[in-house]
Amino acid sequence: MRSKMSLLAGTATLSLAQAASLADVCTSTYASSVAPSSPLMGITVDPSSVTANAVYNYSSSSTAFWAASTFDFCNVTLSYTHDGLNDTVLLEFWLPAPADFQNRWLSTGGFGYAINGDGANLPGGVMYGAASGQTDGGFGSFSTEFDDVFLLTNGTADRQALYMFGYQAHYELSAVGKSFTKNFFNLTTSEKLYAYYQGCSEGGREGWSQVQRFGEEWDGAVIGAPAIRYGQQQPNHLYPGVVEQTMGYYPPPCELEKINNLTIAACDILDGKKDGVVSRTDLCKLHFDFNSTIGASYYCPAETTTTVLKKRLSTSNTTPAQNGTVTKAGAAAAAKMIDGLKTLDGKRAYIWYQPSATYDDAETQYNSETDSWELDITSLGGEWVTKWLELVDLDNLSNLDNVTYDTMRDWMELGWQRYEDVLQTTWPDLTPFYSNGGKIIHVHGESDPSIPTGSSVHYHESVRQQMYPSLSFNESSEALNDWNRLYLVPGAAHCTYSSDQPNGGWPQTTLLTMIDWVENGEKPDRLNATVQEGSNTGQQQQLCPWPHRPLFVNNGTELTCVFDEESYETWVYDFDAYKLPLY
Ligand SMILES: *[C@@H]1O[C@H](CO)[C@@H](O)[C@H](O)[C@H]1NC(C)=O
Ligand SMILES: *[C@@H]1O[C@H](CO)[C@@H](O)[C@H](O)[C@H]1NC(C)=O
Ligand SMILES: *[C@@H]1O[C@H](CO)[C@@H](O)[C@H](O)[C@H]1NC(C)=O
Ligand SMILES: *[C@@H]1O[C@H](CO)[C@@H](O)[C@H](O)[C@H]1NC(C)=O
Ligand SMILES: *[C@@H]1O[C@H](CO)[C@@H](O)[C@H](O)[C@H]1NC(C)=O
Ligand SMILES: *[C@@H]1O[C@H](CO)[C@@H](O)[C@H](O)[C@H]1NC(C)=O
Ligand SMILES: *[C@@H]1O[C@H](CO)[C@@H](O)[C@H](O)[C@H]1NC(C)=O
Ligand SMILES: *[C@@H]1O[C@H](CO)[C@@H](O)[C@H](O)[C@H]1NC(C)=O
Ligand SMILES: *[C@@H]1O[C@H](CO)[C@@H](O)[C@H](O)[C@H]1NC(C)=O
Ligand SMILES: *[C@@H]1O[C@H](CO)[C@@H](O)[C@H](O)[C@H]1NC(C)=O
Ligand SMILES: *[C@@H]1O[C@H](CO)[C@@H](O)[C@H](O)[C@H]1NC(C)=O
Ligand SMILES: *[C@@H]1O[C@H](CO)[C@@H](O)[C@H](O)[C@H]1NC(C)=O
Ligand SMILES: [Ca+2]
Repeated sequence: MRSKMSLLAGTATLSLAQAASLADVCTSTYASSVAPSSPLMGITVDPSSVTANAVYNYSSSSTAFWAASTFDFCNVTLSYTHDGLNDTVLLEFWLPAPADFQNRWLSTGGFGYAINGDGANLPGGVMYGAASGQTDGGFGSFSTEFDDVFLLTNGTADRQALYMFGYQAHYELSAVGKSFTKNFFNLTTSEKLYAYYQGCSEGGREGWSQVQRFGEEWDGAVIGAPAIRYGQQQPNHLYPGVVEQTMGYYPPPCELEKINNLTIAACDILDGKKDGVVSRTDLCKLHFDFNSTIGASYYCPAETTTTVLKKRLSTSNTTPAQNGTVTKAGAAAAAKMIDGLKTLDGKRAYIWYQPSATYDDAETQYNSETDSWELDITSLGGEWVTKWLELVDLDNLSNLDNVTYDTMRDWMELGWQRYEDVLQTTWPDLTPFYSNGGKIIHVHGESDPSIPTGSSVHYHESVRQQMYPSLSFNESSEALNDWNRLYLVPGAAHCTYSSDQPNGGWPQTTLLTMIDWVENGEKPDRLNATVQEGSNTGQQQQLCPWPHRPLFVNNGTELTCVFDEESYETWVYDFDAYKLPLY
């Protein structure tokens, strides 16, 4: 029998019967005996595939998303097949020791083009008494990424892999995982197994893919900086390269770094508190003039940097010492990038990162033969064009010849249309999820340099408008915040805190906050973010729920959450480069 303890309420209900130990139940025989044979129509679990091993005193170090923790668990893997396809999909579950189990399930997602974190995301649930799971999507192994299997050959896509990545694999993971967990811990049919999701970036997109389609599946989703609006999001990485090529100016990386340092320095105080954190990038957008950086001198020493683009793909760059002054062209390029993609006739096709976000996608490369800086195509964007738009099995574009702002817009519309029902992931009507009582905490770094912060705001606002068309702005915002809350994280980068604004932090106990909301009805107001580096490490910062924005008063000592129309308008976009609405 199982014992239940509520960490949150501090009350304990211990069952009278002797609880099974981890060693008792963590065997392949027992795990195989509780594996469901067909929890969904069309899939069959292979009982002979089940493996189980107990892991004791596992230490998970601290990450942006959770504090360090040590726990025991049962590591189970199993595979299933799609009837009629004879394929193999691998799942991995980490189940808490019976005494620590708290009737919770957690699905975890991936990053980049990976559908899982290769084990790295599983601790996030076990530490809170949740059985946690990941899927390999049927791609061959937990470390095989979607981009390695998407093309069967030039011109031929693997549509099964595409739909598995898009949403189906996660649906199946939760169906098999929840059924397995109930059987493993002997839950009766009337006992509730709370179902949670946690993921960031691609993992955030995977979370929305479930919330949008399978409303009954989840009680709560913690979603970070989701890679939604895929058709626009992926080619958007190429936008700075097109700006540089169009302007005929390839800024040395140090120049853009200096421009950004000056942006942060100038905009820091606009939020009312001088702490090195730009908590109001919207005010920065309204008031910062990039031309004010012209003439500032910069210096960066020679160095060799390795940029990890995704698992197993990194680039190494050796750059000479850079010593110069910010040019008119450099300031103009930065301003153009921040403005976001517009067609040649001035219509908005997409958006860019907020001022204060680093210019990673704009990075040029040094050519020692010509002693000059050149275009460096980011393969996240390049590979999207080669594999998903051109269906050619190449990891990168070789050049941006003849690529204009209009080409970028056309690429975005092509990807949107072709993958609308599988990767776009912006379905704005969440009625089934809401009706089932589901809760969402959505977070996004305000200085994210990889997925525009405005992307999350735009989707959130689309949901508000679609679900509450007859309510006023205030009424609909309040109604939405009752179950779906968006928090922008000041100073934070992509799914983590940023060393450029170390006093910012990242919310580190969000899943716990979600559990408290779902299981105890404790609706969060401000969300805690934890400073995780620098001299204020450990400090708690409070985040304001959208559409309220932080504003410090009393000389920076007191945080208020305010609504400011002019700031709000900077987050509202009319994507008039397309005839259809872009949610
Ligand atoms: C786990 O750690 C605890 C406390 O340090 C110790 O008592 C226990 O023996 C350890 N268990 C195993 C299996 O190593
Ligand atoms: C979990 O089990 C799989 C399959 O046996 C194994 O590859 C993996 O290393 C195990 N993980 C841990 C943490 O024991
Ligand atoms: C299914 O795949 C397995 C291994 O890949 C193979 O041995 C078996 O013959 C296949 N079965 C059918 C019905 O195709
Ligand atoms: C696919 O197309 C690319 C680009 O044309 C080419 O380099 C590659 O060899 C082709 N692959 C196959 C298997 O034909
Ligand atoms: C579930 O019940 C079976 C049969 O009574 C028992 O062997 C097993 O230990 C129980 N599982 C747990 C996790 O308590
Ligand atoms: C930008 O600021 C950081 C400190 O936040 C510093 O390490 C870096 O050298 C500065 N870069 C330039 C180009 O001044
Ligand atoms: C910045 O300077 C450029 C000329 O270098 C000018 O075209 C542009 O309008 C200026 N921007 C602002 C905001 O004043
Ligand atoms: C950068 O260049 C300026 C002007 O040429 C020079 O005075 C300065 O010493 C240089 N700085 C470094 C760190 O090389
Ligand atoms: C992509 O290809 C371009 C052109 O060959 C090259 O400049 C760039 O470094 C490549 N990027 C990556 C990440 O491989
Ligand atoms: C770019 O356009 C020119 C003029 O239309 C054409 O000659 C050239 O082949 C094009 N280059 C590429 C790479 O498409
Ligand atoms: C948030 O931080 C405050 C202050 O550090 C603390 O009192 C509170 O318990 C935290 N809330 C949650 C939900 O962790
Ligand atoms: C405002 O805060 C700054 C920084 O903490 C401090 O130096 C200054 O004295 C304060 N001003 C007043 C009027 O309290
Ligand atoms: Ca500040």
